[in-house]
Amino acid sequence: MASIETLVRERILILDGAMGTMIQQYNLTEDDFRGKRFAQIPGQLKGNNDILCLTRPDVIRDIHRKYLAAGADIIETNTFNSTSVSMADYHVQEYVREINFAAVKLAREVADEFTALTPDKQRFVAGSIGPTNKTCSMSPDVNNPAFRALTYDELAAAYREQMEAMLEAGVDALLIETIFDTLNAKAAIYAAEQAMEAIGVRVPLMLSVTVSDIGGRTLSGQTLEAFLASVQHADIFSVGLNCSFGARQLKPFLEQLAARAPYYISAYPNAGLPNSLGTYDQTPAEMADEIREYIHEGLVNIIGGCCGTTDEYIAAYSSLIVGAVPRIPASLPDNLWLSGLELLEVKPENNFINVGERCNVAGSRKFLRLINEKKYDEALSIARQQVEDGAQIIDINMDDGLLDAEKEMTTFLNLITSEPEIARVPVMIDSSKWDVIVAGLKCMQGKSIVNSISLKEGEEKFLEHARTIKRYGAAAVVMAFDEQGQADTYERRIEVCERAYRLLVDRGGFNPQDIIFDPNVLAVATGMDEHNNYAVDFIRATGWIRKNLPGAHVSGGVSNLSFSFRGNNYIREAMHAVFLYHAIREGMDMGIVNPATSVLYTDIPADILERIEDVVLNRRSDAAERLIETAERLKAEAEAAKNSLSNGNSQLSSLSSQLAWREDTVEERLKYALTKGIGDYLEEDLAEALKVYPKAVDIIEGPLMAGMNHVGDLFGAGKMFLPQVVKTARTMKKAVAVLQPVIESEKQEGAASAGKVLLATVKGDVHDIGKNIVSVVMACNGYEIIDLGVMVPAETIVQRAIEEKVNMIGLSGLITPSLDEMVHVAIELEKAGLDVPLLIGGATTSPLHTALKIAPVYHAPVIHLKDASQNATVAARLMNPNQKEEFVKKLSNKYQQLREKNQEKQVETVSLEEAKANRLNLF
Ligand code: THG
Repeated sequence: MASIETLVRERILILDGAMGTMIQQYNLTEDDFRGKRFAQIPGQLKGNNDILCLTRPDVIRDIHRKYLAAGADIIETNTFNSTSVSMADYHVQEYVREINFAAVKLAREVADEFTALTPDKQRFVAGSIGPTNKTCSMSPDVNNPAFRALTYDELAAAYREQMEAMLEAGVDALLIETIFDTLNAKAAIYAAEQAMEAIGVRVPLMLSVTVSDIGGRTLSGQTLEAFLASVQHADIFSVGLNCSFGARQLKPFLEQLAARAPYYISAYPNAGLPNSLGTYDQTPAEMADEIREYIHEGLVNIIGGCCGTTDEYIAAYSSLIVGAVPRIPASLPDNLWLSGLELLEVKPENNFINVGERCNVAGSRKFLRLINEKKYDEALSIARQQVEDGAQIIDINMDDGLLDAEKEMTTFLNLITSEPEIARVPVMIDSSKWDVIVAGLKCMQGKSIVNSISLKEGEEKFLEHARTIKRYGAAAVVMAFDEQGQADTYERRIEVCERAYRLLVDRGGFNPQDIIFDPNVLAVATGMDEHNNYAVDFIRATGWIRKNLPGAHVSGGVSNLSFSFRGNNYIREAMHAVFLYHAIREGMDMGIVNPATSVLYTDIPADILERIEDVVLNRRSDAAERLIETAERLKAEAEAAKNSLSNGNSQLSSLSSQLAWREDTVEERLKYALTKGIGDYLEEDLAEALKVYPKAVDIIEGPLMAGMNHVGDLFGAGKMFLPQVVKTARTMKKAVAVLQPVIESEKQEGAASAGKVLLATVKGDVHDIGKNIVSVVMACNGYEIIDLGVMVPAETIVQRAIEEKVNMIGLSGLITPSLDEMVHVAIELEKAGLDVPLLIGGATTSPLHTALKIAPVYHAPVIHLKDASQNATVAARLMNPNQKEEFVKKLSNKYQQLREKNQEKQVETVSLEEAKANRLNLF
């Protein structure tokens, strides 16, 4: 019997198409989904496709058969949402094991049936594992960016339950698909390893990413290259792209991925781009034409279809693969790969990677104070400043006796993740406490560095830690420590490093590139003779390691070197420059440093350089004394200079260093602050704006909304990605909070509320940034807001609307299924006899969908809003008896026209920009 692994080398394999699109064709009812078995489960089950494995196995079997008949080599189980995390929405989480087991059995049976018919063409079953409906890397709460709705451990446990059932039931591969957050995917990979170990079978691991913007990033903001670094630790069979776009638009991203991925490549795009109704209408022949290009250009090994595809699409593939040459995977990288939102490749020609040392409670009094006082915004500024100063990685250390280091590490890393400008770079998780390191690893979607492990507790502990690090997908700093203590001579340093290397590579399964040795940078010129050769021995050991331990890197905590010169920053920095000059020549390719340092080796005056080199290179026995002498002289000179300066006017220099954007008009400054998500100057800028604008609300609707619209435009054009947008939303919120007291005071005493508005993100959807902005804007305009939050069932909306006697209802949603849910809500409103206007907003919603599907099922006005800036005006019209009638009449005319136009055209296709703006416009 052939395996997928042997077959993939011989020819291109065909994966099946979408399950959802096929299920839709059966027009199943709520009763079909429930069957007798789940009659008592509360809420709606329709839409829970996976439950059909238990209640309508005939339908699922039928679909599998259709795909196999169409020529699929691999069929996917109907289990995309079958984890306890996703199934909890439907109150059926306790059936997860059973659903997965049944799903695999169903697919297995039908696949084997087809294999029996044509034994030369074996059919395979891949277990479909979706991303779940929650993300580990992002906060669903705009006000609390450190919050997570789901932890790594919870998710990994849920995945493990799913995968163990699949493996027991006999899947041929595990397919982790529609990856939108790499931390979710890493939890899935972690679970897959555990599940395979527990069940005792190994199957190929397939990964498939979905890109969420036209810049080609995941929803959580990673580039595809960064993603590859994040999953590099796993034993991966194939990687690819699915969903996202149609085949044509997906191609450049597929090329990016294929260029670097040392795995087989899969692609299963949507049937073109969604139209305004959220459906797909490319024909099978059109899609096949585009897939043909993939094949001809040697981009792929596995092809299939996602949203909108059916067996007809898959049937068109068979002829494409005849005689086609399968792709040969890219070769394994021979450099260290790290990642934050972007890839950092440590290449020999990069010379030296600097790691920012300043976010360390033990290494910075200021950082310690900020963490102690929970001033996280300012603490984050330290991280941001380091990245601006050129740090390519940032070291984070929370080890302080009076801090809960595990908690602080988690909080701070979660906060960093929400700051795209910081999260761009990889993180070095620095702690001497193992639990803190593990807690840190569970926060990072990128490939981080653990700082550090060592042999101090013996070989077994060392290997155990190394294996754990590998499971979480990180590189490691290995300190030159062993059971006898810190290695402080040349001989001891190389002895310990060599032993650690052999253990890691031979027994730990570690990639040599992921090993970063730290041969201990220790303080010199301390007055103790036995310290004099520390730097020399470090530098020599560096040379030896780079020559004798292939692949491994060398790093060190450079500032340790100069502890004896605390208080004299110039000498300290000059010492670091000298040390690095010599160590880098021997192959030190990373270092923990203060990235703001300004002293260059070549700028150090000759006399000082000589004295520093005497110390660093241990060239004479009185080197330390002579350098201390120099240091004191320099210090005295500096004091004198400072005194004379402060007598004169020394403010000039600080003025000239002000940021250029601060010179602009107040409108431009506010716009800039919003676009970049900078909250630091809001108070002063808003105070200034309040002098110019008659009312605080005018500032929100004027410059602030202009800023938000600008963000929306940039996002639509692929020039911003989601985490950046989330951050700007947070800044908007902050600005509004600053203005809030003014708005309150401007309100006329005892003025009645402008109206009561009920807001909700519909069931099945967790996105609320847009809704929250609407809430703020409406509140600013005097409306009383009843915000029901996210995932709100129709019944709750109806009930609260009646109880609260609201004047209007606003529904929000970001994902395609929310369109149907909104129709459902409208039907329920109608049934309940309500008469309040319904406002529709959020991504995927469109005027066309509103006109065609929602407005007709509810007799009261249904209004689609393009963005939050429209809400207040529309609401004012609806509340004004003199304007309402005419407004509603115009609107229904417009919708009527849209409907008529649509009848002729059936479905209108939209440009890529429009489709993306529709799908992901968050406002
Ligand atoms: N190896 C590895 N990791 C490390 C070290 C190492 N992590 C911590 C440390 N050593 C590297 N980081 C620092 C950070 C700051 C300082 C030194 C090393 C430092 N701080 C000033 C001081 O103590 O004088 C404090 C200044 C202030 O309070 O602002 O020098 O060797 N793997």
